[in-house]
Amino acid sequence: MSRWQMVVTFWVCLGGGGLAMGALRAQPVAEPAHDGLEACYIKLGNPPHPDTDWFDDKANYDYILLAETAWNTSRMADAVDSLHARNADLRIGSYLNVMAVGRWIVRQVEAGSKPGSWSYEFYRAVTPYLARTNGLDPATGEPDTAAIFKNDYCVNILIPEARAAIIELNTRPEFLGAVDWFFLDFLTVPMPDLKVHQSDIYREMEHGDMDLDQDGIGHWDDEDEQRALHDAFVAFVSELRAALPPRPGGFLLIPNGRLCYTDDELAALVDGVYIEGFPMWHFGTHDVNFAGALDPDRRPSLWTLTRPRYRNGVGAVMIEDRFSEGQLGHVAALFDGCVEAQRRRQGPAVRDVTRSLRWLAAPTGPVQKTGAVMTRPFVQGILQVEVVSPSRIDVTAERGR
Ligand SMILES: [Ca+2]
Repeated sequence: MSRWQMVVTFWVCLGGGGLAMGALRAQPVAEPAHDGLEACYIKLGNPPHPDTDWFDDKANYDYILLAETAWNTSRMADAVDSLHARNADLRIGSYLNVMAVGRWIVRQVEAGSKPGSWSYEFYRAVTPYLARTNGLDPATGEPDTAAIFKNDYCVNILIPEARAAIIELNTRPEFLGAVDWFFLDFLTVPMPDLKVHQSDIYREMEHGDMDLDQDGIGHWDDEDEQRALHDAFVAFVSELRAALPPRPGGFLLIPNGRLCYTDDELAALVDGVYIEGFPMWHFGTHDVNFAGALDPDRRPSLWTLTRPRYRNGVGAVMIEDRFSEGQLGHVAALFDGCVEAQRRRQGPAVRDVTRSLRWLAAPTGPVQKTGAVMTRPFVQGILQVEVVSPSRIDVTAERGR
């Protein structure tokens, strides 16, 4: 409980007479409505079974992301309305797969997903533009389809008509509904070579290497193709932006993927970044690496990602809390615009951890780093994050200056 909460509670316990209530209104609020300490809830996979408890709980986040297949049912469109009715400031996002068609969508269509449903329409829109490899499918003698991530098919967004089909579908009013941001998954150049990094599944699934420009040179040996993919991502984001409807505060585009962490041309077109599995993969090693992610001298790090580089300056830099027990709320509070994101179901609700820091009120200065210790002053106290080892941090928030 914060000091102001205690004051309010004490006065209310006094009996709430006219004098006390008048004085109460003159006091600072216990928890500022918006002080930069924000949390995001990620709900992918199957749509939830929304009930009153689900709405009440999730409406307390600042951002929420729903699976695109939520639009297959009118019930989820109702859920968006229910969430907004509880929290008009809640920013509800929809997942947008920029260059793959997931196997769950293929399965849904094969199982009889109805014409007019989002899954059916997406499948129909992108199947003419599936990416090919530089190998042949022994069954057809044609270039094989390129696979990515467990039987997802890759969509060749080097083809302008492919980008246009994805954008047209996702911005149809009946599917876009009342959402006000897109999670763009995922923008990375070169694409990860899953045949190298992961299991034999991928070697068995496709013949040859992905070959987006069909020049016979595989994606990972083809610098021209990689440059073309970068340019296609930039074009996709620009073309999507032009097709979006107006929203109060602007329609947000928040991409996932490594390209967004280092490419300032792309960053200037979007409204932040999502960092999946923070702090793995992108900060000097493939392992959990707080030391790299919090090193001001390396790029990317939270220092470079949270500087003004987005369409409107500082963007929403969402760090997915997968490896700590809610400690990322403290890390996020060090940097303007940084948002703790919760994807896993277990563990503490990051929203509760984030909100437990709101007694700090507004920051009064930027983060400072001395050795392995970072501190940031706030009106009511000081926040500290210490990198104890590359994989471990200690966090504290103390009252007073
Ligand atoms: Ca090629």
